[in-house]
Amino acid sequence: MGKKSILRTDTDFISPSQLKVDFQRRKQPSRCVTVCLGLLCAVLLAGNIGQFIYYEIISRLASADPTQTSLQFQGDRLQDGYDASTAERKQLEAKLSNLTEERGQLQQSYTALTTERNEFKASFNNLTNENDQIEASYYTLKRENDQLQTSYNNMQKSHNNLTATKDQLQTNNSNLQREKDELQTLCITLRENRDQLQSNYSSLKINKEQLQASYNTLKQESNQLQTSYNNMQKRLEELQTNHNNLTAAKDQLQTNNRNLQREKDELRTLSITLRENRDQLQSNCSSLKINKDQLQISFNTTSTTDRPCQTSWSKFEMSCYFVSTEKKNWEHSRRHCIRKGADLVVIDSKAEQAFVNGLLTSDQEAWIGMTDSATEGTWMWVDGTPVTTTYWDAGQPDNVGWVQDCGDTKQKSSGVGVWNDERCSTKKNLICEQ
Ligand SMILES: [Ca+2]
Ligand SMILES: [Ca+2]
Ligand SMILES: [Ca+2]
Repeated sequence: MGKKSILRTDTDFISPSQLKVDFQRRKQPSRCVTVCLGLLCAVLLAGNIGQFIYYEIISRLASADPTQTSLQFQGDRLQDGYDASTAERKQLEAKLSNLTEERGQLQQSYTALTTERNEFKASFNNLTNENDQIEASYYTLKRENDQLQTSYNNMQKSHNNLTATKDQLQTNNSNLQREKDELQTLCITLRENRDQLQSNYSSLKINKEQLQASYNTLKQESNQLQTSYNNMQKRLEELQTNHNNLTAAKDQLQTNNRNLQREKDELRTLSITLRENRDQLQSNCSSLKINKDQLQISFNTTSTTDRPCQTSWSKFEMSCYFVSTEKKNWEHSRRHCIRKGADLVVIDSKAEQAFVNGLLTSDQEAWIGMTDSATEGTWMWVDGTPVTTTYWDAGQPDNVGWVQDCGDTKQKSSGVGVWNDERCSTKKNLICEQ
């Protein structure tokens, strides 16, 4: 409020136009003096004119006119007029003297007013500067006022937030009061538990002493374990060294593996080429086999119809058959037959199966010339022909253990015997056909 009282409104300041009007008003005394001097000059001029008329006209009339009495009368009247004019002139002179004195006073007043005007002018300049400073202060204060207003608004918002926070805190306080009551109840319970725990603590203290004794024992064992650990640590370092060596070897092996992979790819390409050659050769082989069969038929019909079999061999139709007394696996059995100029038997008809069955003793099993080792489930005879007519036992072939790839026949007293697939490494009797 004190600062506001210092401030003036815009109307309180003296504008330059108002100051100019004041100076105009102060020039009026000099104007009055000028007017009065003009009037005085006019009065003096009228006096001179009257005096001239008296001496020139009246005197001339008195010397020329015989009617002396009337002229005397007119001269008296002029004398009276002159006296009146003289008295009036004296009054005017007195007024002139007064006016001259008044002008001197006015001149002094004018000088004093001029000095005062200069002082006012200097004061005006000071006031103008002061006004500028106050105006600058006013704008500064106005800006501060705006900032304070903004701060006040922010404070108002903060106040509202604090009020909301206060309400929240009051709610929290109520909750805390409730929790305090619950905690007091809990404290009572805990005190009871504390007493109980105190008694437990005494018991535990006794136990602790016992455990201390155990601890000492365990500490000794721990020292022993520490020694063992150190030994293990040394062993671990040795293993780490070995691991590093193995890692280097692994890297070398990986390099070798990549080289082998590349070589494998090359071999695969080569294998494809070889398979194509093989297919071509198989085609050629089939043609040759057909020729062989035709020649075989010609041979059988022309010269070997009654070809005798070797000792220990049995004759059936065009072939001779041999049953071994010793047992071999399937591969060795086949080699055994080949060494004798024969091969494992190929059964082409039910009559041949029945004949073979008759060569065996009761329930005897013997290898025959069929296998599915090339393709699981596709059975082939040793002469390269597929197995078409079959005499499998019930449930066969079952390929137990995924390793039963060779065929045998089992003697049956009724029927023609039955086949079974068996592990090729199993040793059995064998039947050759020549
Ligand atoms: Ca045969
Ligand atoms: Ca098989
Ligand atoms: Ca089987």
